[in-house]
Amino acid sequence: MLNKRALITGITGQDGSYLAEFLLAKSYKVFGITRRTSTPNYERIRHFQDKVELIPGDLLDQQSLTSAVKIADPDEIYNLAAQSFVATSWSQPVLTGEFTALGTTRVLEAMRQVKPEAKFYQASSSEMFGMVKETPQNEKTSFHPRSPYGVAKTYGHWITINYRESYDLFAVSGILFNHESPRRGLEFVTRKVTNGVAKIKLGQAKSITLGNLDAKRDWGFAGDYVEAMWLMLQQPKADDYVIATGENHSVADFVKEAFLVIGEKNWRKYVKTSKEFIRPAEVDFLIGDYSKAKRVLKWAPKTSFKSLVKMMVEADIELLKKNSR
Ligand code: NAP
Ligand code: F7E
Repeated sequence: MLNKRALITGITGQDGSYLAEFLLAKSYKVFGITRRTSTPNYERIRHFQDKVELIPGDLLDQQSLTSAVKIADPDEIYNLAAQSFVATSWSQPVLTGEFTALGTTRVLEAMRQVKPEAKFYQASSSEMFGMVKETPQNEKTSFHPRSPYGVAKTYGHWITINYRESYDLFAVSGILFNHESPRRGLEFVTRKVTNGVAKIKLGQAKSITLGNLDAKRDWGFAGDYVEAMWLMLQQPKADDYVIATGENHSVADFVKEAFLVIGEKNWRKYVKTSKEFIRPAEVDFLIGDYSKAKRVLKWAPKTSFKSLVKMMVEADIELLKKNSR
């Protein structure tokens, strides 16, 4: 049997790198779209770069996406690329809309025109729930996004459903709650904290400055979540699923747990707060109900909150030690 072919937008990102590894282990031929940057940004994929084929392209450029689908001739398309940092979406709202909202339509159009029989995965987000209408949030919970990012993702979600209904495409949305890893960008709160704790442990920093410590998130491990993306595309019928852990913790809980990894009980001694990191509108409380994914996909998270925090702090300590050698 011929190997399956997958095309990933956002392969250089956190999820793209885990998904590519997951698909390579399943003997897929993996193609990834990378955008032009002044210096290549391949840290997360360097260890398997020779096993994947990179195609230049950008979410802003329809022709490049159409051409990428022609080159890859994929059975599965995973649209993971986006302007994914919520805070930046207020300072660059139009760009966020272009990438995160219209970019999705461009990828869908490329698939519709070149390979309509392929299966499409859209990286939807719990940020669409925003000011939550019920707890926990499930596939039927209505949306109230609270940032230009959340609004753009809501568009991406609905255009995916619209293409499924209009053109009978196999197009699904995974509504993923926050998922983290040692490959998380340094600007996101979890990695900012674990990097800061590692620096404090190694005597390279004295404190960490954060924003709202009370916000609660349902944090899982990115390595577990990419399996759910794949499972969604293996189903007989295209449908949307919430992927979460069903547990939530505050930012303060995360900080506390991270300091415990280095044996420090008094985390407050090291944490400052600044208005700089407070958002114009906040998402206070998210917790996902993943029972549909459990029932249909037979998926469940494997990594606990405690082990996720430990994994991230330890990886950051190792990384800093390696960089200073
Ligand atoms: P990430 O680490 O920020 O990765 C984003 C990827 O998108 C990078 O590969 C980036 O390329 C690429 N990209 C950005 N703009 C692009 C453009 N104009 N053209 C082509 N590629 C572009 O994000 P992530 O955490 O892996 O998340 C993956 C997806 O899931 C995103 O759509 C995100 O919004 C969504 N999501 C994430 C979470 C989460 O908790 N992680 C939860 C729900 C949904 P460069 O490397 O060149 O910047
Ligand atoms: O913020 C609070 C902040 O930036 C989490 C993206 O992957 O998940 C992510 O979006 C919480 C917020 O992630 C700081 O106010 C406090 O309440 O790590 P974050 P996010 O906004 O939840 C969703 C599901 C996505 O789809 C997104 O792509 O932490 N917070 N102090 C802080 N946040 C940051 N970044 N920095 C702080 O200093």
